[in-house]
Amino acid sequence: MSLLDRFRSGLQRTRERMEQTLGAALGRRGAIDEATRAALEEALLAADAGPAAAERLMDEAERRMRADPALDLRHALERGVAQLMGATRARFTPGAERPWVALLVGVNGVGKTTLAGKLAAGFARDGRSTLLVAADTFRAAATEQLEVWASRAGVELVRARDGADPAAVVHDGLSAALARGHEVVLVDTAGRLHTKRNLMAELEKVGRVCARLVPGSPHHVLLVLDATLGQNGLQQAREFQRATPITSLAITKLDGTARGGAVLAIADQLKLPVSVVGLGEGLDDWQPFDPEAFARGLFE
Ligand SMILES: Nc1nc2c(ncn2[C@@H]2O[C@H](COP(=O)(O)OP(=O)(O)OP(=O)(O)O)[C@@H](O)[C@H]2O)c(=O)[nH]1
Ligand SMILES: [Mg+2]
Repeated sequence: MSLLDRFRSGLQRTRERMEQTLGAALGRRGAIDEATRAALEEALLAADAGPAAAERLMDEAERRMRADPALDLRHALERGVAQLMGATRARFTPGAERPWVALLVGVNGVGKTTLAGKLAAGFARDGRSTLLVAADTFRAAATEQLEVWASRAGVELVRARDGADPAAVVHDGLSAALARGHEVVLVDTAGRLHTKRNLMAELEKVGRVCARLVPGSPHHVLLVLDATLGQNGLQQAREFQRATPITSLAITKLDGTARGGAVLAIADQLKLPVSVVGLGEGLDDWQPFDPEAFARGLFE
């Protein structure tokens, strides 16, 4: 499947819902009348783009259509979305550091472990020696789950000794990576509610352990957000940023939702780049984020 097809199929439910509301209006050119603007607002809000991003996109589409009479609403929106989503860009790609250390953080059940497995598989396929660190010591089955992903991905895993806390596992993981010369270390952390102080403090501690063992690390902190939760991701991101600086966002489960527009609200409000999207439960069901393909997938 091409990049565009993957975004298009992931965004199918969101797109279909918007098309239902907008219908033929998407083909309209020239000035936007009141009725079209109302339908457009309804469609964007139904896709969970939120009032601010919806307003911004509508204004931007109008501006583009006034400037270019040949431009229809569909393509005006598409360009507006690509511009909004491309304003800040990030790639989840190792730098020159050895090892390059990345943390995956987020609330419960958003898809951190799954994504850690997918990303590890991608790096391994690129020939990078990759280590997964199972720093979720809360949930009984968490390590076994990551172990399954490690074997699928064909990478090594460091797990907790009995009774160890997450910081201790990260310590062991980074020591192992330094000793064995791994290029990439992906740390899967436990899901935590952004409202729980002690858990957020624990995340800070994990960050400090990283910096002590590998100066300058973590090199990337990936906040994983679940697209099906829509704009709830906004508050989560704000709280996580208080505990640890977020480098970029991963948006998972875009395939299962009609609320894919929430990505627009999140990008608009947080000014944080999206680096990765999850598009299913399989090993290959993810993509580096691409603003243009995302925009086309939303409207074409
Ligand atoms: N459809 C779909 N399902 C996904 C995606 N990513 C993860 N899932 C599913 O979401 C569920 C939770 O995924 P996990 O990876 O365990 O989530 P987690 O954030 O590690 O959960 P905790 O460790 O409990 O906080 C699983 O059933 C995954 O298969 C995705 O991109 N699309
Ligand atoms: Mg997990």
